[in-house]
Amino acid sequence: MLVNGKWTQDWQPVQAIDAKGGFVRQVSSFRNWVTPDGSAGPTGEDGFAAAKGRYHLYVAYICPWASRTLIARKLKKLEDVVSVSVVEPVLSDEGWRFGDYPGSNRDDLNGATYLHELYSRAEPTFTGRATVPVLWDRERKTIVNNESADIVRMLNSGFGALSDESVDFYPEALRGEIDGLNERIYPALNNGVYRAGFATTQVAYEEAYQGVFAMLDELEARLGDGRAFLTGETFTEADIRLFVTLIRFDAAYYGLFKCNRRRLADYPALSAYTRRVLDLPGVRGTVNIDHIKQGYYSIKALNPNRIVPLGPDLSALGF
Ligand SMILES: N[C@@H](CCC(=O)N[C@@H](CS)C(=O)NCC(=O)O)C(=O)O
Repeated sequence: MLVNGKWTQDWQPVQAIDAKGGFVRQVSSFRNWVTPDGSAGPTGEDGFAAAKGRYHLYVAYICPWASRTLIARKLKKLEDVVSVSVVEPVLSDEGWRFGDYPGSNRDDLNGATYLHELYSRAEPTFTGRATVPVLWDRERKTIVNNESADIVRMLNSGFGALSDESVDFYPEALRGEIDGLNERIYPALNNGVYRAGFATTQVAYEEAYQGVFAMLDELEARLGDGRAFLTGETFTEADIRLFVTLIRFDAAYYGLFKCNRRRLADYPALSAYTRRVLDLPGVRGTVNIDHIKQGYYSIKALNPNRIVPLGPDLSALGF
């Protein structure tokens, strides 16, 4: 991680633990918003007006939070407006690295080798982990925001007519329901799998594991009534956030994170739902199973010899 803008070598995938040995995720620290007219968003300062070619996303295909932003960019047809670089899947001793691994890019924009260089460029005394996603501003040469939940919302409505305004992941009428789903699905499932995987005590692992499967069972029942998406027929931000976890489930969380009561493939409604989202135009291109497997199974603390399993068979999802 960075301490006062300098890289320190004590990188640990387990970010912090609570009193019971449970995994705690770092709070994001750059919270400005791109808006159509450059006025300030819900947090941070003003001065980040939407413009074609001004902003750049740094992502990792392995990362579910970064993948949220890739899906939003794709479905809002912002590919020509917001450019992207993908880091290598395997975390180096200095965190995320740019390079030539298939599917990854060099950092042509800033010429960085490691993502942490962008954090210290944006804030020379930054202390914390250099996480993806990062939304970078070419004009002010700084990080606009590094919180995926915010970035998804600004891709949805911050780019106005530069984006496809017929697509809305956060429609007014569904906001209450979407917020309610997000608030429950994130701790139990999206972050729950990490809490299971990175638990350092049996009790913390079991608590997380129970929460993961209670939520999957509940969502299986919800989708089992024939609805296409979580809130009904409209694809929303809640679906983006659920999908990125489901698509990683059998490939990584079932094995590496010991979330092994059932596979996604054992849930008929959730499996059909995952295929439905994958089939939305462009979504499949945001999923790179090789990066996901290489990335998760390279986490030394959980898999010291870094052997990547050959399975499972994901052909039912078309991979
Ligand atoms: N709150 C952040 C979390 C992002 C996050 O935890 N990203 C992970 C990858 S999945 C990361 O970059 N970790 C690098 C590290 O911890 O050093 C978001 O949702 O955008």
